[in-house]
Amino acid sequence: MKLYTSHRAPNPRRVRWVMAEKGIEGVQIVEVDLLAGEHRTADYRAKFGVPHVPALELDDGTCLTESLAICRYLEALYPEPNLFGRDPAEQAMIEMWTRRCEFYLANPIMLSVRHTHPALAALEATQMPQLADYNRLAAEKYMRSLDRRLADREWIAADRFTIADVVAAVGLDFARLIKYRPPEELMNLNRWLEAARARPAAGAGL
Ligand SMILES: N[C@@H](CCC(=O)N[C@@H](CS)C(=O)NCC(=O)O)C(=O)O
Repeated sequence: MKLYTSHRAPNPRRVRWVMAEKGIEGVQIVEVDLLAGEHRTADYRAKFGVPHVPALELDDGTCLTESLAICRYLEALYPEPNLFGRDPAEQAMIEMWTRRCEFYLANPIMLSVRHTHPALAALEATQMPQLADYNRLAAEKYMRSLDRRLADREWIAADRFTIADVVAAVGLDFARLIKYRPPEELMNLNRWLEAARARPAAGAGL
């Protein structure tokens, strides 16, 4: 298998983190330079259909994109440690929290960074400071909700670390590029974030 990825980009980092949690080795890493536009070439688009990383090319030539689809594929191949749920109810619960973390936290915070950091102007037709502010505020609203969720629990979706924690932590970590920190008063969220960052697998893809 070949994983097309980009150093420090958040969506590929989800895959790298999952691979590290599961101890997956032997995947060839292909580094794609986003700022140089390597993902926008005709060849890249023809191969993967979208100008995005991550992308996973299987040994039979099948190409997968979408970080969470790739993570699910890896979970099916390498079931332990389990990150997506062991039974229908747990799978649904983890999916629910993963979607919430992606839609209401990771996506808005990533947009906020992309519309703020000067180096990322290369990826946007126009950087819009108002869009950055709007999305940061939207993400902070959800951070307050997550802070309440984490008041009496260690991890977001289950009694163990799951893919929901990966999605939320990677989203928040990306904002370090613009020196953003979650509000200090969100003590449960900040405690959880430190615990996620302290996992040995957290450094993969950084
Ligand atoms: N929903 C996709 C998003 C993929 C995505 O937007 N990746 C970013 C890097 S984190 C990218 O390739 N950006 C290139 C660009 O915006 O030109 C996923 O989860 O894989």
